[in-house]
Amino acid sequence: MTGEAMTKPIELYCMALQDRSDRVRWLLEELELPYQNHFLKKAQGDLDSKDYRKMNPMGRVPTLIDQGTVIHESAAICLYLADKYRTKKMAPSLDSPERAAYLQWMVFSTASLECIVARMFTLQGKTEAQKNDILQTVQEQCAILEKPLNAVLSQQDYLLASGFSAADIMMAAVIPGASEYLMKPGSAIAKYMERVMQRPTAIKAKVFEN
Ligand SMILES: N[C@@H](CCC(=O)N[C@@H](CS)C(=O)NCC(=O)O)C(=O)O
Repeated sequence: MTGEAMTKPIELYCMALQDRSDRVRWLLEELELPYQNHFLKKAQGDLDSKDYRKMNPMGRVPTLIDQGTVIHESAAICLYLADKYRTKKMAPSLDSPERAAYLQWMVFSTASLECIVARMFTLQGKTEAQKNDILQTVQEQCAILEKPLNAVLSQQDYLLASGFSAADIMMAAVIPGASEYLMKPGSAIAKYMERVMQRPTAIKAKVFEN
């Protein structure tokens, strides 16, 4: 890391410690990078401000600024940080045989899993019938999505055989949203979550606090 990167902290825009900035903050802790949280207040229009919309035209969080580089989408931010900062090995190198599995789990965590898990947060204001429909879909999809995860995690402690990586951060940040369907007692996923939730960096970043 250059001297400049050491002195200028990374800036992380979020609404709370437990929104989708959680996985970015956890990775920053793992990488031991200096960073500064910027808490935006939706009710006060912070997400709609002209300046913020320049960085994130959707008015969503997280957004990260690193030495003038602005990036949004939590999975993209994690991919970016883990490749750029090698203070600790959080991503396999480009020519590693594990690179394909790493990319597969990073994308799976958000494109396949989170888009289903996120439906759990859309129940408010729905009729009982609508809620049941949503829950049924989530349950059915989780039954499919848990298969590859349980398969890999019954063979090894982490998604990559070589050890903990940014892919575990993404995955572990998403799974609890549908814990009743994905963390069945005694399952490989439940045991995995017990392991990763105890990491000092996750505790420091308050990822699993409600
Ligand atoms: N796929 C995006 C999703 C970003 C997103 O939807 N973030 C939520 C918070 S977790 C948000 O900003 N919502 C805007 C709002 O509540 O108005 C990511 O992973 O960064």
